[in-house]
Amino acid sequence: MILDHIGIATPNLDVGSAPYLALGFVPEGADEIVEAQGVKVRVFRVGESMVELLEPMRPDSAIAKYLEKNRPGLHHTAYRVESVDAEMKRLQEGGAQFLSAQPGPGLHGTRVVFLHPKWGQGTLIELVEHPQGQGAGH
Ligand code: CMX
Repeated sequence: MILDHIGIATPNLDVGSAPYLALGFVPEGADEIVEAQGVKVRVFRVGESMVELLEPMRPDSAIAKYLEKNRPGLHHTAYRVESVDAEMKRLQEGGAQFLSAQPGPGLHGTRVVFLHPKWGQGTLIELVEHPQGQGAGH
């Protein structure tokens, strides 16, 4: 399992991009909308992993709600797994608390699921499965 990405909540992708551009990273591809999560996403690749900036598209999205209560910044960490279903089953058997009963669609055809931040000891954790045979960013 490797770190797939860190998710950063920002009210504005251009404003949120400033530190990463200054560090020398270049956005990968065009910004994308993930309808299921109500967010617009800009990706900066950092080796095998990514920084994903998340701008809310709707007031009822998780990121909009987060920004009502918190400053912009680190929102979640995401780990890449071979099979999100198998990993979910394994963790549920150990009592893990998932935020949905089934994985949902993520960026670039991925399947994703989130674990409750209380289970994550204060960190919202996401599991990500990329489409068969594809690495991150496809
Ligand atoms: N990191 C750590 N803790 C968090 C958190 C976060 N990102 N978001 C909320 N929390 C904590 C709160 O501090 C609060 O803790 P206390 O009970 O100790 O006060 C608790 O979780 C409940 O938080 P809340 O403000 O009442 O928020 P909600 O219950 O409405 O929702 C959460 C919280 C995590 C269940 C919800 O945001 C969720 O379902 N998230 C999963 C989907 C998601 O985050 N999507 C955005 C990513 C999009 C993408 O990657 O494409």
